[in-house]
Amino acid sequence: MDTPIVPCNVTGVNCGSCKNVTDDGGTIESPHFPEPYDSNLNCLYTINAPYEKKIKLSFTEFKVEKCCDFITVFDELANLIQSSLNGSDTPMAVTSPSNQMTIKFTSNVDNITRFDPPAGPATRWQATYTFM
Ligand SMILES: [Ca+2]
Repeated sequence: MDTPIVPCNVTGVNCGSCKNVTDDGGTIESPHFPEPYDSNLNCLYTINAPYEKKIKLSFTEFKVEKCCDFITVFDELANLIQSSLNGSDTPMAVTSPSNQMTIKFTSNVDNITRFDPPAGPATRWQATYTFM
């Protein structure tokens, strides 16, 4: 049994993906990766793992505008697992308590790369997910 807990057809988002994954895992990333992501994004990535698995999300690239853009991770009941990730320090891996994880990514109206040095890498992120 691997029925999705939350339907994939969520309204009010303009990017992201909803995956029912049965293999060993995969990758999610910011739109246009490796190019910089756009402004005014409201992305939702839902990962439905096989039943009785847990999901481990590990960021492999992390350059998210410090002031204004955010990655937040939820479990299948929309409980917060990890709030408001941003900046240039790669966060620790995040593990879901169940077989579903939802990652919300929002970017604000502008997209200035606010890193040190100022002419740092493009704003973008990528993460791999595996099942435990
Ligand atoms: Ca921004």
